[in-house]
Amino acid sequence: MMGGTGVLSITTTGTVSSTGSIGIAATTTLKATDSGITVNANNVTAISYGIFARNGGTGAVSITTTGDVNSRSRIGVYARNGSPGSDLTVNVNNVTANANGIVAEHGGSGAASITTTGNVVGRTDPGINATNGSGTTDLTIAVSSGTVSGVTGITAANNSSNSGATTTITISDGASVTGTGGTALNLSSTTGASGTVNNAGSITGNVTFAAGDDTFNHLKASTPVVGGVLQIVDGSIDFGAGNNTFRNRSVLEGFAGTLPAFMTTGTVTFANTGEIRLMNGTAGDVFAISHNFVGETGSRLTVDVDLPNGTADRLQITGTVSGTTEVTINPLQPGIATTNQVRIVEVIGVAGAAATNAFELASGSEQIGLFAYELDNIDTPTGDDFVLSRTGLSAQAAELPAVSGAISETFQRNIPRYHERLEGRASSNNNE
Ligand SMILES: [Ca+2]
Ligand SMILES: [Ca+2]
Repeated sequence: MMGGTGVLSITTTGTVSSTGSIGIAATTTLKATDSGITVNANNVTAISYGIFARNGGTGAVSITTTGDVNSRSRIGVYARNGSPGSDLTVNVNNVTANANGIVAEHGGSGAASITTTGNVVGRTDPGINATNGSGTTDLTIAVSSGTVSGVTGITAANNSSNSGATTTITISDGASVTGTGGTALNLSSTTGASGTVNNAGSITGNVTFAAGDDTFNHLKASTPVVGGVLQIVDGSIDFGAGNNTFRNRSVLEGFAGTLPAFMTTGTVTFANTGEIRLMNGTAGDVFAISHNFVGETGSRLTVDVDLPNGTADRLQITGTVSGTTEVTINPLQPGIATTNQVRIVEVIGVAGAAATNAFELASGSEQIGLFAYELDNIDTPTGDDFVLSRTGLSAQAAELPAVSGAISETFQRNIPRYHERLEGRASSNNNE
């Protein structure tokens, strides 16, 4: 502890091993210092607190540890910034504690940032427990590598009264968060701050958002299907109230997957700026989304199509559709001439409400081999179908007179026929 004015700065490079309650203690009052607390440490072991930092004055709190921090009974790293303070920053490597790995209580006027690169373990409490008070701004937690685990993996409460204050939790590729008690991430706010989770790693346990407008960005390279249900996280996502967004920014493999199961509360828009991949060499996969769908820049759908057999993978959306999604087709019997048509996308909502360009063939799928393809938007009694057909020969085939002569008569426009089939379907449903 230290009097006077300036930064209270503690630097240790070896191992601090305390048989007492606290390994490294740094506390200030408003009178004692005006410039905050900086701690740089390597290994620290203690009974109650590995590092205990409490700033009562102005300035920032900054704690960096590069080695192993251990607390036998309580908290590995405790950081508190009072209301005169500005920012709070914690960067740690490995932290093991009986209760919380990290507790950050930020009452200052700026942002809080916590970054972990090693394994942070809380045994009986959350691995990270971070709270922003009313005068603060953003709360950012980055699990850059390694693991954060606890009864709840991460508890992040942003109670900022500043409009626009956000909570962001980012889990990088290869990193993970585990909640041994069932909840991996708990984002809360008494003031409506919005929350964002960016997940390129793995999440074991549920994710719970608050009442603000929240976003879950799916950044994983692929997602397995277990028991016919997509595993976005190994648990469920509860978006709470507000206008919420699930955004696929990577690849969602949706073989026989259904997406609604994990979004049970609140208004959730499914935004796609990555790939919904049904293409796996087998036609007939159905991917069902029971939310409004937005095709954002880069939105792609890839499907297997077996036109001669009249089968295809299908994206089914119960809700509104906006934006544009490029559809790439994988023809399974590309050499057989057929006038069959197959439904690729089924939108269930308001008859004919989807825009014609909501789903468009990717440029590489307009002509494949000998044939040219077309994706038509057909109004249905309950929405829209996007239907694939062959329109004739490709430019490549047209250059081959023998092929052209043999096949060209096969193709006609078949939209009227599709309407007839649709009406037949409706009337047979009515007869049931
Ligand atoms: Ca929400
Ligand atoms: Ca498929």
